[in-house]
Amino acid sequence: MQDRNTFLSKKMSYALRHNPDKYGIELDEYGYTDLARFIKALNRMHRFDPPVTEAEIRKMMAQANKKRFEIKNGKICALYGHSVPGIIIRAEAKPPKFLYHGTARRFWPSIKENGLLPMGRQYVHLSADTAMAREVGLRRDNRPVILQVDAERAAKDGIKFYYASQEVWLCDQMPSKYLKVW
Ligand code: HQG
Repeated sequence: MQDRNTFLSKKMSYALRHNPDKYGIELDEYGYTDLARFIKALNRMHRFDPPVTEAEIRKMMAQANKKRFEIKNGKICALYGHSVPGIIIRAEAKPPKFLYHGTARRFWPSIKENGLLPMGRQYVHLSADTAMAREVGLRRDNRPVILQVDAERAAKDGIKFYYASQEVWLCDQMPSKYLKVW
């Protein structure tokens, strides 16, 4: 059985990344929605007992292994992972020298051929370090491939990078000439 924190985090991710309509909430162009209304929607949809509160959400966020959400000025957003139509605007930033991407061995031939593509999401997701990339890859393969991205060279060549969180960077796509198996 999933614990309550995991359940809460997954439902919040689903609502804020993929299906705000189902929760009757609207995201602004940066992915933010009114926190009080969001909490009401979560409670209405999932009948949390006792009801979820802002304090519980903040506590879950503080205890999580990754920074997935942000609360600011009475609003909340998912920092990355979106698949809603349109593009959630993320701040462009200068990336570190290297970033990483963990994936399944079976995807490597296609990635080598076509580069990293956003697939079901709005952006390609890159990890700030190899430990995080490994964790991401382990979702799909017990011996994941870790790709090292030459972010510095890609940025010099005009590829845009967007900052999502300390652990996660985004880009529109990543040609394979900037990738190598780590
Ligand atoms: C692969 C989770 C074939 C790509 C994670 C990945 C992350 C290709 C999959 C965040 C390809 C897409 C995102 C190509 C990319 N051919 N396969 N050309 N280009 N792929 O889930 O990066 O825990 O959309 O390698 O930890 O795995 O939910 O992206 O395997 O940070 O907060 O297509 O989601 O965060 O899968 O994961 P995803 P991702 P949370």
